[in-house]
Amino acid sequence: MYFAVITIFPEMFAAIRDFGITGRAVTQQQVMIECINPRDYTTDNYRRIDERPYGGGPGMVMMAQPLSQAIDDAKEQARLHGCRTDSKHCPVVYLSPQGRTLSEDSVLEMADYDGMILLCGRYEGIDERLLTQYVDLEISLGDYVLTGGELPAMVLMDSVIRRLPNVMGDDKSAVQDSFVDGLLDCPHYTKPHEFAGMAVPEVLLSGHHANIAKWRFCQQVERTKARRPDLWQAFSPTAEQARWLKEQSR
Ligand code: 21W
Repeated sequence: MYFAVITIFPEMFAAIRDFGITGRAVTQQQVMIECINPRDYTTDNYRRIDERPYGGGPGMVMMAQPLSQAIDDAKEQARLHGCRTDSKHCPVVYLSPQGRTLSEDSVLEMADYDGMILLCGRYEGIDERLLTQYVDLEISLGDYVLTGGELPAMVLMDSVIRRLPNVMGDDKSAVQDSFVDGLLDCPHYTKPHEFAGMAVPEVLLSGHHANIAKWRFCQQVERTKARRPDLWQAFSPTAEQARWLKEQSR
């Protein structure tokens, strides 16, 4: 999958390109991440990308012209990397507080794209005419205030990359994770047997795989009821889970 990121802070993207599972996906060429700096498309001597807002008020607004040329170049790069560049296969996504909140369902849909062009805003935002002309999707991370779209772009890429085929290797947790089956995760334990006076739950040492699976599911249920009643309300169990729930309520 191809990602072009339009950003005035390309160095930030080392965080996703050079480390961990996402870094490995880049090395193995399952993912390509290219940063395009709108400052490289300015025409004035000061390389200005922002100006004061028409109508007055605080803060600065990113100008349309450098961004439009950066996006045109990103589309050309996407095409050279084999992407179909229409909005269905390689959308231009603006990370913005006005967008629809990112969800695991939308992440899974995005993992089917050929590529994505991610537009990161700074300052108060971007000239509306650029957004009208170029942006296909607008996505937020939630209702809290950040200083720009770069961290949200990396969050989006991280969540999409881990849903690509073969990226998680032998790790089955990509499919059977919290939210994916609609419940929070169960607690985990590893060596040693005792830490800070606390032992590992007996059942996990029993080697009885059916009991362990049931115990873990019940832990998931208790935690979800307590911490995320909204998820519990929406949860629909499999046949086996329904049986476990019945056994538990007796
Ligand atoms: C935050 C720019 C707030 C402008 C209301 C009226 C991208 C983000 C961002 C940013 C303002 C995301 C105002 C969650 C985020 C992002 C920078 C507007 C003044 N408010 N998801 N006027 N939160 N944020 N501030 O901040 O670019 S996705």
